[in-house]
Amino acid sequence: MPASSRRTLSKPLSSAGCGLAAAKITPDAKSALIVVDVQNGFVTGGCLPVKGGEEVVPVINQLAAGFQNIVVTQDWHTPGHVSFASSHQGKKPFETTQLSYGTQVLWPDHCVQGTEDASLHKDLHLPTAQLIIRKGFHKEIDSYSAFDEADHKTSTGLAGYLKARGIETLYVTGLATDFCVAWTAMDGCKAGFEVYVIEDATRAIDMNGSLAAAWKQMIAKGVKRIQSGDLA
Ligand code: VGL
Ligand code: ZN
Repeated sequence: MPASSRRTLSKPLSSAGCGLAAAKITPDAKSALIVVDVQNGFVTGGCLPVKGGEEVVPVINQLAAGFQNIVVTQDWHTPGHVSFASSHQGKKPFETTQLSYGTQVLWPDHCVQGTEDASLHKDLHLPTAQLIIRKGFHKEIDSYSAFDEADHKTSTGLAGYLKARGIETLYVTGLATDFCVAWTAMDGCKAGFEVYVIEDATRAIDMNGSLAAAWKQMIAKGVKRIQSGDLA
């Protein structure tokens, strides 16, 4: 049999009519959309603005229609939180300090519990979201990850919740790609979930090459990098 006719025995052409089109990913009942920290504090006008942060809102709103399970997170700090530069004498925002659990980047005061800065972006429209998980509420421990706080000991309870609900696959979106999104995605892998980060549904802080470093670490830990257009 000539090679040209044998080819028809393998994969059928996609219904899009183009043989090169990749198959779309369809989230199912065991999938959850994780929407990380889409709060006023991380968009234009916030206390710790991420460039273009608000641009993720329409992308996430549209993605949400395809998910049966949605979890939202909020950075939720005490006044005088250990991650604030203002809590450390002589320190300025974006400098680092050594804490008992390791190196901590020091931030402007942001997302203080109950403030407008900590509220979710007003245009985020996720009426079917089932859980809001707040993190970073222990005064002496930061938490970029929605799973484990920065001491790598204290759990937020999110893995237990997702497992109890039979969730196996996570699609992570939100702010910021190189901090809370990356740590959430990597800890999700560590906790045994299959994890995708939807790149165009995130924006980064990107200080001192942190975005490139975060992608390198995420890929090394098994996180899959996709675009919103890859989902059905
Ligand atoms: C975040 C820095 C400090 C984030 C939170 O949501 O990525 N970054 N707190
Ligand atoms: Zn924070």
